[in-house]
This record gives sequence, C-alpha cells and structure tokens, in this order.
Amino acid sequence: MTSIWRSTLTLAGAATLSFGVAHAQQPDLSDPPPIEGEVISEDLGSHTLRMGIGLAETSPQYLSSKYFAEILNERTEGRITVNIFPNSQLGDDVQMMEMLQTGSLDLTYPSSSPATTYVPELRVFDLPFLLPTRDAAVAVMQSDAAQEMLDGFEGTGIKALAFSENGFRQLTNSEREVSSPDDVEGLTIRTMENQVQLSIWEALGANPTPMAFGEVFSAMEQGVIDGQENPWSTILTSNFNEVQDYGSETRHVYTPFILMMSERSWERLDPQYQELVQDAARKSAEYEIQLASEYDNWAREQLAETGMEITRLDDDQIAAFQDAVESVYDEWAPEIGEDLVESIRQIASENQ
Ligand code: KDG
Repeated sequence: MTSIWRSTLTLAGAATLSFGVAHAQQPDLSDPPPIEGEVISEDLGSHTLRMGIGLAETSPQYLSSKYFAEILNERTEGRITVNIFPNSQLGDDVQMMEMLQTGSLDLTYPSSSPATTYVPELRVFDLPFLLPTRDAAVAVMQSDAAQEMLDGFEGTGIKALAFSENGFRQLTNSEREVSSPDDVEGLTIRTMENQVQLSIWEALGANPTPMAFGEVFSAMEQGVIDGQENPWSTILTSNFNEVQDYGSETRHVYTPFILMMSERSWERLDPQYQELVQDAARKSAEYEIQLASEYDNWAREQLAETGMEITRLDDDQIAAFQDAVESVYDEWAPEIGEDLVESIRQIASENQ
C-alpha cells in the first residue's frame, strides 16, 4: 500500500472521524500554483525519496509537501518520487533530523525550535513576541540573516532548504480560562525541546515539560500535562480540542518550519536535480505560508464551534504577557547574540 493511498485512506478516515466529532478538518484552501519551469528530460538517475513530517494529512505542512513532491515528479518526468509519511509515523522532529544525518531518511520538516542544537542562532525565533505580524515574520524568513541560519547547517549532515510557517503559537489547557499570566501559574505545559521555550513558561509561573510532538495528545488525554501551545491549525488538525477545553490567543511566539534534506541524499543528486529540489523547496514553502495564513483564523473559529472556549486577548492583556516574559530577553539575547536579535527586530519593524 503506497503511502499516498494510505494517506488518502487516513484522510478519508480523518474526514469521517472529524465529521463524526462535527468539525471539518480544513478550510477552502487555495490550489497550488501551476507547476512551471524546465522539465529535465535527460535521464540523470531515478530517486525514490522518503519524507517524514509531524503533522496530519490535513495540515498546511502536509499539503505543501505534496506540492513539493508533485513539482519534483513532474519536472523530472517521474524520475524523482517523494513518499510522504505524516503524523510522526517515522519519529519525532529530533529523531527524524538524526535520521537525515545517518541517511536513513531523505527529507523532514521540523519546527526551528528543536533544530537549534544544530544552529544555535535559530533560537532567535523562540524569543517571545519578537515577530508581531505574519508580514514581519515572512520578511525575516526571507532575509539574508535567515539564509545564513540555513547555511549554518552545512557539515551537520543536514541540507536546510527553506523556511515556512508553523505559525503563531496559542496556549490551550484543560483546567481554566487563561487571560493573564496569573492564570498560567501552576499549569503543567508541554513545550518543544528547546531551552528558550522552557524559560518562557518558567517566567510565566508554569511547570514546563519538554516533550516530542507525537506524545502530546496522549499526555493531555491522560492528564500528565494540563496544556500545550501550538498554532490553531495544528491544534485543530491534531484534534487537541478533544482533550483541551480552553484556548487563549496569546500569539506568544512565531515558529518557522524548516524544510530539510539529508546531505547524503542531496549529494547523490545530479547538480541539475539539486537546483530543481532547491527551487521546489522555495515554491512549496511559499505555498505553505499561503495555506497557513488561510488556515489560521478559520481553525480558531472551527475550534470554537466544536466547543473549545477561546479567549481572545486585548492589547493590555497581551502587554501583561510581554512584561511577564521580558526576563527571557535578559537571559537569552546575550546568548543568541544581541546584534542578531537587533537586526531581526529591525527587519520586523520595517515590515509590519
Ligand atoms: O513536524 C513538525 C511538527 O512536529 C510541529 O508541529 C512541531 O510545533 C511543533 C511542536 O509543537 O512540536
């Protein structure tokens, strides 16, 4: 059973399941742009690539990965095939990045946060409230400073191809409505495996618990953790609303995804294929950002319709969270690099 057919079945299953719990799994999304560019007719070798991702088949991450695969397949006349394995089937972000290094996996698409072990400068994206709008975030991801971070993977066994949008992170929990930092006090909150993320939730008085994404649903279902934080589309497509009653639109961090390939897989490709893979990565990343922006508010509304109590914070309430986590900058800006933090802030302020 090919992964695509399995995904289709899963999708159908997911659709049925989600229909069963009375909420749709994706909005009316833009179609991918038509596939343009040179078709490589010369036989430069055939490659069947395996790609592991963390999210579901209904997510922007998966839909844009399918587009990435379609570009490669069409523009090599079928000589490059990418089989996508969603839902953390092949492992979590940390494990799949390690699999790229050993060459046992060809492609993966983690958040930047767990990738900071390879390129510490990426921690700048973990600083709370650094990127105020999507336009600012996209400008930063397309900046020279961001490209230098992608280049920083060289020699790690990972070829980082492009940034895209995981998105603005929102807090959910099963205990209470949260509209102020005081409401966070004492909650056990799952975080990504990243020190800056831990600092944020410690500053808010929570008990932060780093955990792989694939374990989060069952940990919430069993009451091991009270809450987590992710973009609305991830919360919806991962059905977190089935085990979380409260959502708060904190937008406390904007996290990028990084589309990455095993350096071993990259080096097996003819240079013309390498150029095509890089082009397909950029185009699919742009499409992913488009999908993520179309999903964001729709997913929040869908979650409310399924019964999640969504708290939208006003400027003063957001300011209270910003004040509460100011210490994270004192602790981490010197570590990350004050100049880098300032340059990212500058790009963000010029592109709001
Ligand atoms: O594959 C990417 C996912 O794992 C992504 O959702 C990571 O935001 C993430 C999280 O909370 O771990």
